[in-house]
Amino acid sequence: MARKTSYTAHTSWRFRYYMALCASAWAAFADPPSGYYDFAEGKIGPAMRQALHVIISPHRVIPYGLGLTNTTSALMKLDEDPSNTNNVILLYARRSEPKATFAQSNGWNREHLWPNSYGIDSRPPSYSDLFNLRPEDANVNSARGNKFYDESNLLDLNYRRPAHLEALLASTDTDSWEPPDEVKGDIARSIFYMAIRYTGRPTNEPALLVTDDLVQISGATNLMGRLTTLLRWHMNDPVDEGERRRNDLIYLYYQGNRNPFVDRPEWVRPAFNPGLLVLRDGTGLKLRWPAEFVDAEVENRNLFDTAWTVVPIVPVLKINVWEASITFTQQLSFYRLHLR
Ligand SMILES: [Ca+2]
Repeated sequence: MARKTSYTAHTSWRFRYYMALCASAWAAFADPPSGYYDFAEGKIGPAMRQALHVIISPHRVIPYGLGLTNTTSALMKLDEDPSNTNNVILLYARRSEPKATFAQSNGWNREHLWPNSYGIDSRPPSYSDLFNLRPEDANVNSARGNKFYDESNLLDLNYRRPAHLEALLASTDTDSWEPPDEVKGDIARSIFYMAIRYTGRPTNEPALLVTDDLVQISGATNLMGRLTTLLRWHMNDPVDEGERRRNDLIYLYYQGNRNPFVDRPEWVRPAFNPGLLVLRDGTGLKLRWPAEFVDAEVENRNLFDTAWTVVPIVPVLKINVWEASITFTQQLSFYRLHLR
């Protein structure tokens, strides 16, 4: 999945900045340096999350509001309207809005995707993390409040589409917020980034967790959802050039760290929903599942309506994963992990 590297990692900052100003297509100028993700390669589940955490931490913390370079000036660059550099694009409203209306009551302000009240609590570095911030219409931002992300429930008495008159492509219900389709994947990958970056290590940072246990999400916990929906949004709205550019800019000019799931979208599943990975291995298959699933059995069937049978394998524990190789004979074959 790695994109072509146009410039080497030791290219000077000044030169890269010059290129950024001059090049019309500057999307590929800041791929991750060679080896950036090596520590996470081949891992799954908690081991992969831990490895990615080490890779992207710590980062250069951008002040929330003070100084020349702060989160507002950063968003004016990161989310600038490509067709009008006086404007930013608002995330849910999908509107081009003058940068000059920042902090005005009918203008735009800074939206926290992972709500501030769910574990961030206005504390740096998570409060000012640029991967979690987007420009938003001030009124739409208030309407979203701290609702978690999910598909809206049409049967809910508080179901509304549009969610707000200034966010025509968003919908909402009593407890959740559904953004426009074109940003669903972007949001999912940002939430996954937050759960990787903030793990309670060091101890003055929050441990943020993505969950399907919706009733537990509140200002008293560090939880955010909905995991299953975010996994689906990630699949349905793949990484695009704008998102890669944003990732590159944060890495080069602001925080010095990257969102692994923009660079390696195929790692969302092994990191957050590993289950059983079935990989091609020459003429056979390699099966891999997280080490914490001790005593699990792999089962197989070759048609939809036949019974599942246990695959006779002896898996080998390889630090973080169980692994087994099998011969691949059937054209159509299903595998599942039976947890005991
Ligand atoms: Ca998108």
